[in-house]
Amino acid sequence: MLGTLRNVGFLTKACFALTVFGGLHIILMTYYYDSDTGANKYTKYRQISDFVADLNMSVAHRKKILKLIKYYSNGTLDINLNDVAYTNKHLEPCPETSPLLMGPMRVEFSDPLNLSEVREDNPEVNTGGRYKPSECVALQKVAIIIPFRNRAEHLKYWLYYLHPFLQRQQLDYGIYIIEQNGDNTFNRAKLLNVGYAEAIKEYDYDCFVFSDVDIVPMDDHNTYKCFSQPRHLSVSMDKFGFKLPYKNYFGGVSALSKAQFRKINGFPNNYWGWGGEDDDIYYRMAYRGMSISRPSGNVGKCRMIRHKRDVKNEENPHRFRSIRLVRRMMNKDGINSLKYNVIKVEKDQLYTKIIVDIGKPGKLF
Ligand code: BGN
Repeated sequence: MLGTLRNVGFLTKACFALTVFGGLHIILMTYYYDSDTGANKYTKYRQISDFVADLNMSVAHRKKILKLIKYYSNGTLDINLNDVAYTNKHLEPCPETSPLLMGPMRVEFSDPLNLSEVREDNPEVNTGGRYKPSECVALQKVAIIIPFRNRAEHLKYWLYYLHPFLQRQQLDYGIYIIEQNGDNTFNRAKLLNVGYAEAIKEYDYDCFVFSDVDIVPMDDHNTYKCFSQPRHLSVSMDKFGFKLPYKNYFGGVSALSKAQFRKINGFPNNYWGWGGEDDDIYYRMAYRGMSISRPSGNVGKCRMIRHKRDVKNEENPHRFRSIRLVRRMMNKDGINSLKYNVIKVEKDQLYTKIIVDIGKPGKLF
């Protein structure tokens, strides 16, 4: 038939094309509108979502309204509470400095905490520890990555203090707890690489905050976001008498944009046990011409939860040698050589926990 069409004039071809497309259109329309699945249902869903999005209310309230609509529609409207509650076409970008900041906060780790209360205290945080402000469009999409093993108590305090803190900073954020499976020696930097790799699969994050589970900031002017240079956030820790232990210290809590992280090929995968990996990261940045940006010592105050050295996180005896080889190793070892197996993903309201097998110390040099 196509062969025949080649020999006929333009008008005939146009008529043929019109008939084919017209037919298809009729078939699709009949299917969607008659069955009330597809387009018709989608239109209703959009109308409702746009209406609710325009309401000048908090996300929690909008969600409640949608829940009711969903309930009374007897399931005929397939409303996704999260999508719809967030849809708001008329939002302005958030201001450079959030008006919600409160300044210095009291941080202590004495009263035991209950996670269900933390969940109730943060009703606007969604499954996976995800939040975005309902009043404006966040300036950055931030994945917070926490390397983890056997620190459930510390995690509770971290979540208790950090969720309200991050919401006051008007960030679009998600919390990723990366738990090392098994009991091989701990590897902080490799877990951080895994966090980066997993977070970007889930959302278009443009900034990554890497935080130890036992460090809580004391002033919300210390914004957990990225800057034009890699950011060191835990600049005055109580453990070091509220000062930097040394000028190039980059441990504790730090933030790198996607571009900064990629420029240094991510973090090293071969530091098993305590120490040195943060200095390796510092040298990677320095060798790529970057410098550290920091908040003032006052704004950068933070507390560390006191604890004994973990088992299977003994000092890494190879770290002195590894540090000397950074320039040579950084191109070979990093996000480009990262290998791991995800064992389990757990979605809590307050966090996404990813349990991973990252192997064990192998050939080092
Ligand atoms: C340093 C460690 C860091 C650690 C800080 C603070 C090393 C490397 C030696 C070549 N660096 O001494 O990893 O964060 O102390 O405790 O051990």
